[in-house]
Amino acid sequence: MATAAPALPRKRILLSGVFGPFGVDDEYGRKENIMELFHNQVTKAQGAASWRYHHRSFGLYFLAANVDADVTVLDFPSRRRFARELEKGYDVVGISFIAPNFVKAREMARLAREISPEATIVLGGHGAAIEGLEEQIDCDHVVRGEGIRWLREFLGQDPGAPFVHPVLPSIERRSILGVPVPGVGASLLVPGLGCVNGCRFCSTSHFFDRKYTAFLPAGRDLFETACRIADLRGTDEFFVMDENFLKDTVRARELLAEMERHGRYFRFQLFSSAEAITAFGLDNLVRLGVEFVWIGVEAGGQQGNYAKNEGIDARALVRELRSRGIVVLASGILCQEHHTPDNMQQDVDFLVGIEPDLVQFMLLTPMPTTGLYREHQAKGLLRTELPYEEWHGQKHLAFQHPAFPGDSAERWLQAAFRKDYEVNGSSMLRVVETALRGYRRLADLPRRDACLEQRMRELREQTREWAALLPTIASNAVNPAERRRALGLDRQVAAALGTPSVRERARRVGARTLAAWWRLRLRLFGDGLQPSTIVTRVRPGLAGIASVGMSAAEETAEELRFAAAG
Ligand code: B12
Ligand code: SF4
Repeated sequence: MATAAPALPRKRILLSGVFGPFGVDDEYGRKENIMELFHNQVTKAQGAASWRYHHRSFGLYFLAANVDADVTVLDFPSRRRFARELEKGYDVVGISFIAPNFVKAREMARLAREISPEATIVLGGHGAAIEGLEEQIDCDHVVRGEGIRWLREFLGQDPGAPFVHPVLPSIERRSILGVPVPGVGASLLVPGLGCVNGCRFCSTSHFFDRKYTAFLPAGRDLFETACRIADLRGTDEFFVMDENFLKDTVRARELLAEMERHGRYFRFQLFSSAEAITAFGLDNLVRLGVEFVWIGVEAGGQQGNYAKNEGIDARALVRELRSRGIVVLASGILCQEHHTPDNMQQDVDFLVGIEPDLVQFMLLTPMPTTGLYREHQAKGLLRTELPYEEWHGQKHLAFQHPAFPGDSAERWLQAAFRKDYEVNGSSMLRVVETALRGYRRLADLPRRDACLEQRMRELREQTREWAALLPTIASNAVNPAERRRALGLDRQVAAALGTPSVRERARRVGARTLAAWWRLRLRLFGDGLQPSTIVTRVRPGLAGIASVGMSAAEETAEELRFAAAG
């Protein structure tokens, strides 16, 4: 009688993000590489009013949730903490990094070879796009593009096994003006990777071969995943990490239909291109529960712009979205090839003048693998002498541009962010304006179905909650114009929603006290914030089960686990 083959031991895998500290000038990094989306490249000039959040290295959790192995995810470790983890002995060490963290990834691979010589070292994430990486970092595999399929194949598992979406918060430690944002915060939803548009500068489109890899291909998949995550985390709000979510209009419509059929209404924060937004329809966005959208406006005119913006009046689009209560982040690209000190101000003024809630300015950067990189490489324009730590688009140009020598690109960036702040006020002020506009628009409708009733209630709540910051915004205003706008808006909110209750008034006092403390903290200790180390262990027997990482203080290295059926 044949005996069953002994089960192969489960692989022990360590998946790690790069080590901190982040956003400091040291031998491994630069002060511009802040581990915060908004403070890094959006609200950075807004002083105490800058939005402060951390985002995890999401890709690691997606890999962990989709393989049958004992996986430990280490997010935001220190170098020492990473080394200590390696001492536990792993079969595979996976390092996720982006190009500006090249030196950190190299040091981590070195440590892995030294401390755990038996381990297979795998490099992945956008940094893997760096040409000739295999010769520059001592590793066993470099994974370019989607990683789940690769890791499953590498482990001898079915690459086409059902996809498991991990249950994760989209952000950690949220505060604005030193005031913690209440509630559990939006959950993360990743419907898929990549974008088919292939704009020549775009890393994410090119890294995934200008194709879209859908994790959740149908509206129904999205709806069911959203229900599961919302039930577990206790919030109906989602940050949708998909480069161009509305590009698949059919799927977005299916999702809306599912929500309406079940009477279950989620709220979404999205990235989408202008053509995709327009094709989906602005009123549909309201029904879908879109509360925030990031749009690549890129430039004011035709020059330096892309097909996705053709025939679209960005100013009107932003106005219409905001009037529907949808917060808009518009991003623009500075120091493009056609820019000179004589014409670039027009693009800065355009971005500021369309009055979005938030503006990102980024320097044109030919990141490895993009069409732009290849073009500049062919023309011999790449600044190959510039270390990768500087390839982040917030200080130096990574290509030769005769019109912007020395530190002029950085000075332009700083002036652009400052101008947006001075002209448009703090983003938080604009966001309260947007919420009130959206609420009024819905409240003024002669008829509302169940979906729009729900959206109106949400906007009313949002306006009320965020308006508590208006007195603090007024006292922290960048100039008298912002102060007047904040006080005027507060009166408008009171007229629309009634005067604040005793509880709300108490919150307002609390907010002002916290903001005063925050300003003092910034003055005395600077504005650096480091994310806490997060350790997530996916244990034996939990294959196919989503893990929910919990924060662990670095020094106590406490490891909390919380698993949920996938
Ligand atoms: C969230 C995010 C952040 C977070 C950081 C989160 C973190 N803890 O690292 C914040 C907001 C702080 C941030 C900051 C910055 N970021 Co960022 N960020 C993103 C963003 C929007 C999403 C990444 C994500 O989670 N995607 C979803 C997951 C599921 O996909 P994924 O990460 O690609 O993972 C998949 C594969 O890549 C692969 N994979 C990933 N890791 C690994 C590891 C292994 C071992 C394997 C096998 C596979 C693998 O498998 C995964 C599943 O398929 C991307 C843009 C984008 N849409 O991807 C930019 C992006 C990654 N960021 C980028 C940059 C440049 C920066 C900044 C320098 C700021 C800036 N100027 O843009 C700073 C640097 C911060 C720092 N000190 O490191 C670039 C990277 C460019 C490049 N070619 O390297 C991107 C692509 C945006 C862009 N400009 O085009 N960022
Ligand atoms: S539309 Fe946006 S996500 Fe798509 S390729 Fe262009 S810049 Fe990238």
